[in-house]
Amino acid sequence: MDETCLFCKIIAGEISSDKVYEDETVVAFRDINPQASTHVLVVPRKHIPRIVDATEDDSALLGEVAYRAAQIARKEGVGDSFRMVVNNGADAGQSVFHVHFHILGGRRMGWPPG
Ligand code: DGP
Repeated sequence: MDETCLFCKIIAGEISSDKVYEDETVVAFRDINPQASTHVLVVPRKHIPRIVDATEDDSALLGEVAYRAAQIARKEGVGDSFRMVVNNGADAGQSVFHVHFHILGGRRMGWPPG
């Protein structure tokens, strides 16, 4: 755990959140500022600041987070149409530096993303 990391504090329960899933590796909770009717953040418990910081040893973990994110989308009722987004770096829109997969669903998505 990184003591300065917001998502580490959410994972540890030190900051409250609307959790929709958790297991020994992955935690998922609703985004505080939803950009669609379904907007869930799926995170590994392990603190990895950006996806580019992951090592080869993390590859299975990231696969598990992505798999779990898709299952959560299905459980949320948006399994047939959702977007999975990972922002990497401030210029790409990353504001919390603990890897997270956004699951957005329940509305039509534009392309390319802004
Ligand atoms: P990103 O910009 O890709 O780093 O996404 C970070 C997301 O985290 C953003 O959509 C808003 C969300 N967020 C920020 N602070 C909190 C919080 O305290 N609780 C919850 N549930 N979500 C948060």
